[in-house]
Amino acid sequence: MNMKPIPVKEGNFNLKNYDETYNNFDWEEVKKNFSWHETGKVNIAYEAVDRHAENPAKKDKVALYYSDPNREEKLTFSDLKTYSNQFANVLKKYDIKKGDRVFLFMPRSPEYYMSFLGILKVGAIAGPLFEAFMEQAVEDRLQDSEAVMLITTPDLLERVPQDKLPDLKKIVLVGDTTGISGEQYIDFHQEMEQASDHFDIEWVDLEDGMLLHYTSGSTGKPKGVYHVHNAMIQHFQTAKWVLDLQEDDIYWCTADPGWVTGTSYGIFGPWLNGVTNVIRGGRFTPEDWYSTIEKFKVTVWYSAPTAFRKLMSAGEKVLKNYDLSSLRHILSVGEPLNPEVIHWGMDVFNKRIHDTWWMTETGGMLICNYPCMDMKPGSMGKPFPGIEAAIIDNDGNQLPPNQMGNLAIKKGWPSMMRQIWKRPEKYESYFVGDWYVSGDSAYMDEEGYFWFQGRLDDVINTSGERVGPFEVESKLIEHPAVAEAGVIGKPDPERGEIIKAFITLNEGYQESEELLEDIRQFVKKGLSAHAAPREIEVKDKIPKTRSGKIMRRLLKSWELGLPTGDTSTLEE
Ligand code: 6R9
Repeated sequence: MNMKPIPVKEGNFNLKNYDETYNNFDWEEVKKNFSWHETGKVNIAYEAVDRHAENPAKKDKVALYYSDPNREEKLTFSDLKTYSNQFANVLKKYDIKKGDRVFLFMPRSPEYYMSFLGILKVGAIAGPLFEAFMEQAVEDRLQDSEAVMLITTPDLLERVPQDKLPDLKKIVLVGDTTGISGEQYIDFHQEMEQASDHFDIEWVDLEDGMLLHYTSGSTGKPKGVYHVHNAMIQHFQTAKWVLDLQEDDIYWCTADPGWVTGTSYGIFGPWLNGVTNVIRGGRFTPEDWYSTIEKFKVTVWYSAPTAFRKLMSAGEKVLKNYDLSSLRHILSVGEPLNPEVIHWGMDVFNKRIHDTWWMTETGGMLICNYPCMDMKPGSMGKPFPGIEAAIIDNDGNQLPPNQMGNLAIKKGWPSMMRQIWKRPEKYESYFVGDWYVSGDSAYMDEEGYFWFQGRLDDVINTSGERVGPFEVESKLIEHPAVAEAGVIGKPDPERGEIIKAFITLNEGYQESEELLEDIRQFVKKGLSAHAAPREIEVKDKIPKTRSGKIMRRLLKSWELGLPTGDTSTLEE
């Protein structure tokens, strides 16, 4: 079902000829962009910030424009170096060492980025959490990672179950600490004032850890995806060729650092390339978003289908109040990018929206649409140079074009995860022979374009956020009224999928509007707003296999009115 290609339109791009570049590419050449190529001493924070701060032509360039409804800040590369050095000294003072896990649980702010870089400078491993997480979600991640320090705000402190976190020794508070006492607390601003702005970076190995991103699967608790400094090779090159970053760009990635997009391409991609980065905090409204582009004259914009669809539904009336002519290049990630959205982008911006495909586990972009390449709306594009992608069957055999199967990548790309934290068997389960198996189903057409078809497991993608049904089910059955629960993603025109829960009630409970709302709020307070089911349906029974596994596939078929397929494993 190939659509007519939308032709190459832009004239200004880094990667000039896809086929030629793909055929001649060598990651070894990319390494030559970094000083460690010769010294062997490496730290991703140095390459992202200090290197530019030490360059007279770059040190006063704006690295970060921060803006939210109450605050505006501008930091140069030199400022960022100074502040992250100061924070690194604070960490050192409190005995944070190489390899320690230090988590961040707070909204975006300039302090967020100073802290993040400071963590990397001491050689520790940063663990970013969404500010929307509630107590259970925070507990699971801090417990599993054995985090020794947390950076948060006084407002969020009540969601940190300190009594259940024996490893957590110190909590850095960003904000007004009046009334908070206890020797575990550290006042960010107070400490920063006293800290030296000179810091000797902890030089590490390319294979040393730098980032732990928790993400959801279809079973079990969220897993810690472990990334190493070596990932910078991929962050740098994909940002150059896919984001097409150039010296004078003003780049805006809308993602929160709690999501891998907000670290790989909200921090590393632009800064490794020495490009000005716009960070916008606060809630999403179409007005705020368009005004961000107008105010900062954003040239390159990386966002997600769910956001584009929201902007689309806000309509022309909002759009026509803003001057968006600065935009040169627009990209998308996180969910299938509907052809309809691409056509909307052509209409309103006169620009193509370039889809990119990758995962938390892959650390960086793998299959993309490049400015130099003809685009087929609905396709994720072609593999990045240096990446071998294929469609394989369950035994690892490559399938011919147009046949649907598992989307797989030949292992060994620079930003590939190196571990699932403390779960080696889980890590191994991703691989079949030399292939990393993504869990997405797709096919490749005769021209080498990849087309996304769906997830092979039950993972839900709601507004671009990965939610594991198991986590939501576990929370649901903690509610006194809920006996059993099965959770699925239900297709939704704006959010991609919404979370729908099927539940059975315990004896003595009657279905009512209030009860269902109470259950919804219970999940929201326990996990996060995005994990709370938008729809809850009460059933007499939840379908299960003979081995007791919830048959989410069957729930989904019922919901969508589809044939139920093989139900041989269904219990009586
Ligand atoms: C970066 C990121 C990964 C899953 C992935 C797939 C879906 C991501 C997509 C896409 C269709 C795209 N996904 N990009 N589906 N088209 N361009 O999103 O990481 O949160 O780990 O999600 O998201 O299902 O397997 P993560």
